[in-house]
Amino acid sequence: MIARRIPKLLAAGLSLSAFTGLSWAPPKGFNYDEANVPPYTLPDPLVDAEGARVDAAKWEASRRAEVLDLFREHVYGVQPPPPEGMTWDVYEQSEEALGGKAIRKQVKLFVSGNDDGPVLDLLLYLPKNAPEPVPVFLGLNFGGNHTTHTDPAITFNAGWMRKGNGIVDHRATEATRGKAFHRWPVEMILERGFGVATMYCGDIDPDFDDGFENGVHALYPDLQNRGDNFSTISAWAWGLSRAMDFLEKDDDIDHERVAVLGHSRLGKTALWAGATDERFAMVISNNSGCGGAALARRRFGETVERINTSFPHWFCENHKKFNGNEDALPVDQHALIALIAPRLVYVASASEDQWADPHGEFLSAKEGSRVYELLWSEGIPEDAEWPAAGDHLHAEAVGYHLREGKHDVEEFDWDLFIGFAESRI
Ligand code: GTR
Repeated sequence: MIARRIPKLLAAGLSLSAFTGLSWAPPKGFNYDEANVPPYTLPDPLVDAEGARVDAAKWEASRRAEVLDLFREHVYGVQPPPPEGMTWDVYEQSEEALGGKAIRKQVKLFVSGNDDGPVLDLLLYLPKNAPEPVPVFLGLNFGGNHTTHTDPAITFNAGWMRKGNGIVDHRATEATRGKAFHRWPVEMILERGFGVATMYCGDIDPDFDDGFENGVHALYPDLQNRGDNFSTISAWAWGLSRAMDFLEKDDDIDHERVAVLGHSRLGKTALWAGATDERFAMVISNNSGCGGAALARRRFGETVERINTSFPHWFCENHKKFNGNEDALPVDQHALIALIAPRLVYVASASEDQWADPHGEFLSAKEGSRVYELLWSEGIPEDAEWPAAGDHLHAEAVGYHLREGKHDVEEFDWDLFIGFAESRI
């Protein structure tokens, strides 16, 4: 039996209600003024360790792998290979879900092949009567699958949940059913011909700093106590790949058209999942900010030091060397976007989400686009201006929008994600 340690006290000192989307004031003492962004030079992913410019062939043959390794070593840490003994069970299925409009499947993924190890609960809705296998949006949720829709048939998650400031042993109540509904417009997604799959991030690894003893980390003690250790974001991304292992085997799904998406810390995770697992045809970062789409060197809003202090478990140990020392990072986040090329990538920002540096998110989509061009795919043009709030910029392979409003996922965002995917994926 894997020990499930519960934190006595969360040290984060934040009053964020992550899945309810309650408003949260950005901390004082950080830069929110474009005029105070320090001068910086981005490391060019297209220049190799010897200082030589790489062409498309070299990028594909070796440079992409080198850049990926730099992120493993200095930012997110390593991941184990897929578990050999993983099994799954489609334990619930209905052809008459959501008032007869949808197929619902609930699947347990037994990471170590039995229920003694971590069990990941995947919820899947598919449009009914689809003439062929459907493309799917796959994303983690913050509060359990039961928060994503009011559907009473969704299994209630009684696992440990992160909530607010230093809460001890918090468990969800039935009152949280459907609480994150606005972030998962399932009916709209289905009507437009896509399926949607979601899983609770805490099933993979509970979101607290426990010395990597619980969740899937418990299976891989050898990947700890090292600078490039298997971090929580790496574990969440790895969990998304395990969900993909299942999606690949489900005949109702077109596994070559799976978009991985996430909001905020789970947006950072979606980007890392897209970089590490090339089976994802599209990657969507929603308000992912520091350690996600935003350029670290801008030091606008949340900084590397702040995120490593508030959430010491999200990134690998080596990442702490860059606290207050962003210019020494051998990569910046535009290179993460580049790792997704030439597959589809989408970066979404919100105008009032200053903590996540919306402009920095746009700039990394734009800078990462240079690798798309190298691979004969159209990214955001070099001379493109940052769209105004409410506007979007959809190139062939790279999409961006700036929603008006706060840090959240709204129907406005989904409408654009689907619109971008519809004609491209
Ligand atoms: C904040 C954190 C951000 C973002 C956010 C979230 O507290 O500073 O990087 O990830 O949490 O995940 O909601």
